[in-house]
Amino acid sequence: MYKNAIVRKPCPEMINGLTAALLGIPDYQLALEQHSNYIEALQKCGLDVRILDPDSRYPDSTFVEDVALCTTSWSIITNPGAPSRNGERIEMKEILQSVMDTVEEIHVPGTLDAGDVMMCGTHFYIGISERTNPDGADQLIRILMNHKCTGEKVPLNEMLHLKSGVSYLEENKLLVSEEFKDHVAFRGFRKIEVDSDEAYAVNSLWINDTVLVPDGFPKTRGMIEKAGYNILSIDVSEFQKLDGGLSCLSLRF
Ligand code: CIR
Repeated sequence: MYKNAIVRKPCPEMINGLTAALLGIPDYQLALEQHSNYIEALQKCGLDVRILDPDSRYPDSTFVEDVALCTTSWSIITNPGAPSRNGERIEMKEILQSVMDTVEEIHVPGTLDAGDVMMCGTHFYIGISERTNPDGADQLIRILMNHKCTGEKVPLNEMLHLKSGVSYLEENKLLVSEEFKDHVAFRGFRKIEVDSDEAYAVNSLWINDTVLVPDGFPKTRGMIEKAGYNILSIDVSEFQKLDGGLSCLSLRF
């Protein structure tokens, strides 16, 4: 179970954030409103939420998930693969050092976005993407071994990040996109397959037995509900315009 979350309010410069989505420019005021609703949802799941100030130096800095990988007892500062985001790691390192005894780090030439890392108990899947290179993944696997955990690499073809295409809902259940439904790495899981016309909803987020689902994806919501989870549905349209989903907006530990 998670107790804490860290989020960062979006900055006005988010309208210049990285995106391949072709969904238009985010409405900043609406994004602020949606972000507040997101925080409220985390609080409803029982989390104590630390809210960081907007950081105008980094348009994508509201997507805090990519900059650190957190467990309940240790964390790793990543080395984000997008040059415009790499500096986000500096302040996050100080913040995590103030709340955790152990904060490890990924170093050059390794790059890693934690959006590419899916934690399933003590085993971690690591997407090899445009942001995460094999060296970054190997560094992570070595760190994991020191914490009695394991990791394996999963090359990506279509997704920005691994967790855009697969999410762990605990209890050995995975929410999967078309790309991963028959993937050999995930053969031992029970799978909920998301239709391609609702692909964005694969990035739903398990928190303490509730699943946060993005608004507007009724088939996926229905399947998750049928699988026995409580649901909180949240509109994150303005973050979708920047290729960001529900998991990207927080660190949970
Ligand atoms: C980026 O391209 O880095 C941001 N516009 C979106 C990051 C989304 N993060 C995630 O999927 N973990």
